Amino acid sequence: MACTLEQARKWIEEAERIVVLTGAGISAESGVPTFRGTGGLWRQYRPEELATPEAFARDPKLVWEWYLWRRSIIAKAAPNPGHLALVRLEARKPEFLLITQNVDGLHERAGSRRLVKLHGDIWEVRCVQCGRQERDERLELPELPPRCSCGGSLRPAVVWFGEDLPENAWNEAVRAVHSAQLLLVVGTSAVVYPAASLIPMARTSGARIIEVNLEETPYSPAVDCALRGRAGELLPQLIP
Ligand code: BV8
Ligand code: ZN
Repeated sequence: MACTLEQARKWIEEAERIVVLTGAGISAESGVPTFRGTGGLWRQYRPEELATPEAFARDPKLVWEWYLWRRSIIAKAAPNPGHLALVRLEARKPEFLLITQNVDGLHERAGSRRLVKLHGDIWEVRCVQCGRQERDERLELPELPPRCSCGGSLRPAVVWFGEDLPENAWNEAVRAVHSAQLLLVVGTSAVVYPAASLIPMARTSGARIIEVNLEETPYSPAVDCALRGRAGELLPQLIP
């Protein structure tokens, strides 16, 4: 349902318990390609073909080349006014949680702290052998795949298709959505599950839902307020 910016701003002001769900669209104005938009392709591959355990088992070098390409873009990117508006919102609300599907780390760099990362972090790696996980901010690697001290291969510590989400992150997100008065959905095509199921979950819990997106999504007809536009422009108006 369409509504005015003024109406949405009022609902945000009034709500005390707010949950935000973001997707790749909030980082688009920072220059980070989205998954399903035009810039989302890399060479001739689609994300669904590379972001899988099978792709990594088959060709770890190719998968790492894709992640290194993305790291090189993200390293040059800066948080945009959309990220910063969410930091302001966090400071104003007694109960607030930012749930992101993004792995780019731009929410943390903007200053968000009450944050849950459903799909992991491109700046972390995990050993497929011993399971050790650590921060790794390198833009170049000595060999692909990089090696753990135990000799095992290191993979990006992100959630691939067919893999379970980190349990504590998912549980914290579900808990917050169940008690939210307002869900703000920003820059996600809402086609990847179970993340997208947080939207109908919020509805069942009686929360109001505001969607900020350039385009229509499968949940646009079900939200209370669908605002069409760029997150970097709309969020600072919604959260002055
Ligand atoms: C799971 C991390 C349980 C990696 C990602 C068959 C077998 C197994 C599973 C499935 C299956 N069929 C379906 C599934 C479930 C599957 C799924 O949902 N598939 C989809 C494609 C149908 N999900 C999973 O596999 C999940 N795990 O289900 O585990 C299980 C286990 C075993 C077996 C069965 C089930 C794991 C999903 C996580 C995958 N990892 N990323 C990486 O980043 O490399 S997903 C990837 O998509 C990113 O995380 C991304 O965040 C996410 C969602 O995409 P969006 O963020 O929405 O980005 P997108 O480009 O799509 O859209 C951008 C939006 O922004 C657009 O709407 C655009 O209009 C808008 N926009 C653009 N610019 C702006 C803007 N809006 C505002 N302002 C702008 N400037
Ligand atoms: Zn190891």
